[in-house]
Amino acid sequence: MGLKLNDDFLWGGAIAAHQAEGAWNVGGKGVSIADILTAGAHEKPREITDGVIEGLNYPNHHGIYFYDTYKADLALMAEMGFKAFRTSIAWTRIFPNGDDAAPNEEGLQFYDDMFDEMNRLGIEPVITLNHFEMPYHLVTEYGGWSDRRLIDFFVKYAETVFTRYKDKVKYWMTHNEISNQANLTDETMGEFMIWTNSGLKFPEGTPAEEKLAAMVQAGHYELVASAKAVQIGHAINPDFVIGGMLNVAPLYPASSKPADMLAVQKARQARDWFSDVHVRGEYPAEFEAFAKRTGMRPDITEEDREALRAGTVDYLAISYYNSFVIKATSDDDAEFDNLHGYEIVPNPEVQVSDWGWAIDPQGLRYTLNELNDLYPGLPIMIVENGFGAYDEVVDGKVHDQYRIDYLKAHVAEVEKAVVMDGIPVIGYLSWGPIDIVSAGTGEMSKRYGYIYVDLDDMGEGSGERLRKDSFDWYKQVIASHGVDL
Ligand code: BGP
Repeated sequence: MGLKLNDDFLWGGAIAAHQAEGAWNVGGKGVSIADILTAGAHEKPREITDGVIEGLNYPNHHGIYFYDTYKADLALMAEMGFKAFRTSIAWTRIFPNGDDAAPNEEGLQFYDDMFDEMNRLGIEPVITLNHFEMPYHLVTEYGGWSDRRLIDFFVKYAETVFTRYKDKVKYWMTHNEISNQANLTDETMGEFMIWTNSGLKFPEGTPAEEKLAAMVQAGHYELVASAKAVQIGHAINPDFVIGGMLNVAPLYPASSKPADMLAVQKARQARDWFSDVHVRGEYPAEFEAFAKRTGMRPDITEEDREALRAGTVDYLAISYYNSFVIKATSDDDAEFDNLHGYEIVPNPEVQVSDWGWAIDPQGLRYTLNELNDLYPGLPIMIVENGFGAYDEVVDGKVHDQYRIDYLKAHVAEVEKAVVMDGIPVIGYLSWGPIDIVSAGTGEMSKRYGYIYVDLDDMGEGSGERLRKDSFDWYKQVIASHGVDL
């Protein structure tokens, strides 16, 4: 039995353009950094190719054909009773190269039609401006977010879509999971994270310090761009609710050894300056000391700092999947910084998914309390939470009790955070309410949906949609405002 949430709580789901739409080169769309990511797998990182290479498998080129099927798919979301639906605008449908003088009208019209359909269904659009899909041309021509000019390109894009959809979209967020790239210590995902966040790619053997310096400077430009977009958005429509978006994951010490606890704090500080700047408009003191000590982030102006202060976000959009355990690897705590002194180790106290992600529902309640302690009263919207799993169709059915169990446990913790802890959570959008292409691996077989899509990792299949057992479960959760878990 769950706890009842307010009637205006935004129950729904979330996807991203590059993982669902397909039509990667249709309607005037340009090549994005997601369009050159090959198919990977749990143990096989996706490859970032130099442009699109004939004959390779690029799952984002077809996604689940959402570009053509969105009306039927949104009808399924409405059938579940969704109050909100998150997706991203593919930046390259609007500015194919990113530095184009004028926007692509066909791309603007596509999202006009999609948002009209959502509003017709009574579903609140929650829109991400940049979900791992910046124009590839901005990488080849300018070096991605290592170039300050990206700020103006992003702000022009934001202003264009804010203006176009000012009466159709209220909830926005700027960069998806902007702090992922701070996870440089995890080599396999390190390249993927800094590529998808900043369009940065490094030659084999580049020293970690060099990557970190590049990430810190690019992250600064991304934060300035976000802040300027927030200001412009509020000028275009004062009712806009514009968020910063971060993945949040609790970090636990490997033992009660003081060094492990200090390592947790350093690992957290290595990541959380992004949310501090988004919310407070200033870098935390520890980061300023780090930047001064290391000389990283050399290009910051007073105008930047003013923009950061003026462009703080209206809410925090968060993704939550799992938690991590941090173990100190050195007794010399002077070594502890963004890259050194600790490692991620398995957590013997929790189960993991087939992709090795820790299953930790209580970590979500813990995280929501932590965020409210850090940023008192700031609204929080959970815009991603879900269970990637292998599903099997048996007699036309998918009995995904394992997904129901994961989601039920996490929703129960959200309800406790709201009802018992007083945390201002305004919505829960589960990730991938319809099966889509995985971001990290490019697989269709890592399925999150309440709706099964008959496509495999090679993009083969009928594309037919099928309601899983979890479809009716979530429909009842929403209908009962969270009571019938
Ligand atoms: C987050 C991304 C989403 C989504 C999710 C699940 O990092 O914001 O795009 O993909 O992770 O991850 P995956 O698709 O790799 O299972």
